[in-house]
Amino acid sequence: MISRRRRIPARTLVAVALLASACVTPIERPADCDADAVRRSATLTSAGRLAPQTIVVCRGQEVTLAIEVEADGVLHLHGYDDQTPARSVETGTPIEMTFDAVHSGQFVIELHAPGATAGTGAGVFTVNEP
Ligand SMILES: [Cu+2]
Repeated sequence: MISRRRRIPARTLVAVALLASACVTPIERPADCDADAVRRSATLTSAGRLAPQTIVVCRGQEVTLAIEVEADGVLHLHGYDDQTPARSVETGTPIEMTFDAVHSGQFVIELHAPGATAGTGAGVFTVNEP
């Protein structure tokens, strides 16, 4: 019998590493899970991290992410590129991203610093089943 090694995509490893460091308590279902549209606010700090680190919504909701920006680069939401494109961000200029939470699961919010090819995990977007 031939055994085949399963390859784990690098993206998955990044997500797992980030989650392992960020999550010590189970993620709770948001109280506004029944709302059609929700708004979440966060700050992208100068260290390239979101505060809060985890943004939680429910599948089927229209989500507006309002982000105060204290870092430069390109911000994007892995796994949601079909719903919301990567956005250039600049210190001092807040952005809003509005899109439908069509995929459930956990998705890395990544910042690509100017001139850097690889991104770093800024936070985690979590979409619960309603
Ligand atoms: Cu990226």
